[in-house]
Amino acid sequence: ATEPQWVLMATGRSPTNIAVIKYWGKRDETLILPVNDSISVTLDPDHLSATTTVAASPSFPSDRMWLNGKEIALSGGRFQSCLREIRKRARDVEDEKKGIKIKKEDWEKLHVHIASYNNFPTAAGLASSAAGLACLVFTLGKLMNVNEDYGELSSIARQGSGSACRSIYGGFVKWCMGKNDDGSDSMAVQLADESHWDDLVIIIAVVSSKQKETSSTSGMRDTVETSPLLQYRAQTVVPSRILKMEDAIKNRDFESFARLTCADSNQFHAVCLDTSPPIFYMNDTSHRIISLVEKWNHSEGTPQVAYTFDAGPNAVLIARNRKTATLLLQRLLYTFPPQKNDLDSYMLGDKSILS
Ligand code: 2P0
Repeated sequence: ATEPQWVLMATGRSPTNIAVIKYWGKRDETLILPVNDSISVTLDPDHLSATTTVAASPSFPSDRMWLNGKEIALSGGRFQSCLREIRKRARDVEDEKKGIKIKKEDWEKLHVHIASYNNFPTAAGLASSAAGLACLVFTLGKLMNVNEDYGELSSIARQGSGSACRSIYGGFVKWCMGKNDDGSDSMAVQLADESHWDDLVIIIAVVSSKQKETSSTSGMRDTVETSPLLQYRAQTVVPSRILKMEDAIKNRDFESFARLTCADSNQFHAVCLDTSPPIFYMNDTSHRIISLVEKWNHSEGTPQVAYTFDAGPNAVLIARNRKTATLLLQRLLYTFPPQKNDLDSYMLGDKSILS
């Protein structure tokens, strides 16, 4: 007689995060250990997030994964690392209603199916891997009843994608690079929760939703191998910026926050340009957005808006409050009038501004 089959499922959602002090460059490619600390803001999960459902069943012959409805190979190593680390920590699970009893050693033999959706463009430089891998680790942990704290989970998510370790927490988050060779102290800590500085409004101007040409992983590898500027950035510039940024966040000092954020975005892109062959993530529209913000901030005498760009041309704009955000939207729409059928190219961090 065949055994009765069952499926156990868990679903989770994780937002993406935007770095204000950037991670760029690894000292260990396999463990994903960075060359410097970084600091980010985690977005509100209603807007840019990944939703993942994981299922385990004795009827699954292998581990499989679908991203936005399309099956992807799990053999890449990174998903496997996360899966392996969570499996190691799996505990007994009992679901009386369904009559399911799983012993912790059973998890070694049970295969999983993973389905993940992003509610925003994948791999367009909007940190889709951060949301996706954080969500995967979190949801697998839920399914397998793991009991680790968030620091430990962030360290596992880091092995899926560096920036993912920061999406385990909401609010303002620091990824401490750590000193150990085994990565045991390279994990995220929360600097302040989401309510700490809720005047800030984040607006994401999607300049292009096309997939980027140079992946972050290969781009930062080339930078580590060829950019003399990266050493200076990682050893001399970032450590003092991290301290200043922590203070700015603690004191809700928008002026310092904005100056540091813009300067660090610009240095990250300078390091990309210093790579051989050079990497161009921003385009003319990105440069025009920078000029618009710089001129405005200069004319006000004190910064109103901070900009930051990741591995793509899209602008992340952080306004000091809702009033400034409304003015910013007006200026953006005036300078870049939406084309017909193009209104969705303005994805807002705070939708209510439009209504
Ligand atoms: C960041 N970025 O701090 C920086 C700024 C892009 C620019 O983290 O190889 O996708 O998976 O560790 O995390 C993008 O890098 O790269 C990134 P991997 P990841 O957000």
